[in-house]
Amino acid sequence: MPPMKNELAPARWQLQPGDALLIVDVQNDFLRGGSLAVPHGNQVVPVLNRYIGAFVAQGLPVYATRDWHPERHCSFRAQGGPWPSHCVAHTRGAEFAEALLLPPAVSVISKATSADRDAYSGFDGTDLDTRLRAAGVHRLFVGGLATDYCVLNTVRDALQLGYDVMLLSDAIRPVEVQPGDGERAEAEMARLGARSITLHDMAA
Ligand code: VGL
Ligand code: ZN
Repeated sequence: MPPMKNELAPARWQLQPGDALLIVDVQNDFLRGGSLAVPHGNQVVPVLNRYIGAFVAQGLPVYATRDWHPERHCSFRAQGGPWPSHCVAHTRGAEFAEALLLPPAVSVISKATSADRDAYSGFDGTDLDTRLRAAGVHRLFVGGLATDYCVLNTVRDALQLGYDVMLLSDAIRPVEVQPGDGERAEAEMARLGARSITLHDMAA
């Protein structure tokens, strides 16, 4: 008997050469007690640690973006921007979460480093695309914070640049300035071609 085609059955996936993990902005200021804490943001950390373990076990590369703002960044309220001051370069708030088990070989990408310009995407103004191409990456597994800002914009650029994108739906959380922003962002990423997966659906 052929297997039943069930639209509700979770899509199985497995890692292969050319895959990379891209962890977006898991920094203290976006976590509990931080200046721009994402609701339930801490919950992504243990899940991302398990993804990291799977990638490292397969010898696949891990990339981590960080918001890395100058002290008077244009996105801060004191400068007329929409956000409280956050992720100022070299401060504790800009450090990656201590509980996030980044491997020693992690490739770190700093973004939004110019005072007069914001950048939500990890590709915006960085050499991320160059680094990924040099490493032969063509499929990106993307998780982190926040779903409706930096994850959304990073995924949009990745798809635009021709990468296959696997959205780690169990390892993202939204800011939700407006209720529903998180769901809308996920729907938009799916519409653009990102595939949503969870750790649970990883083929053994
Ligand atoms: C982010 C708001 C401001 C993010 C960064 O990482 O999603 N959100 N700066
Ligand atoms: Zn920022």
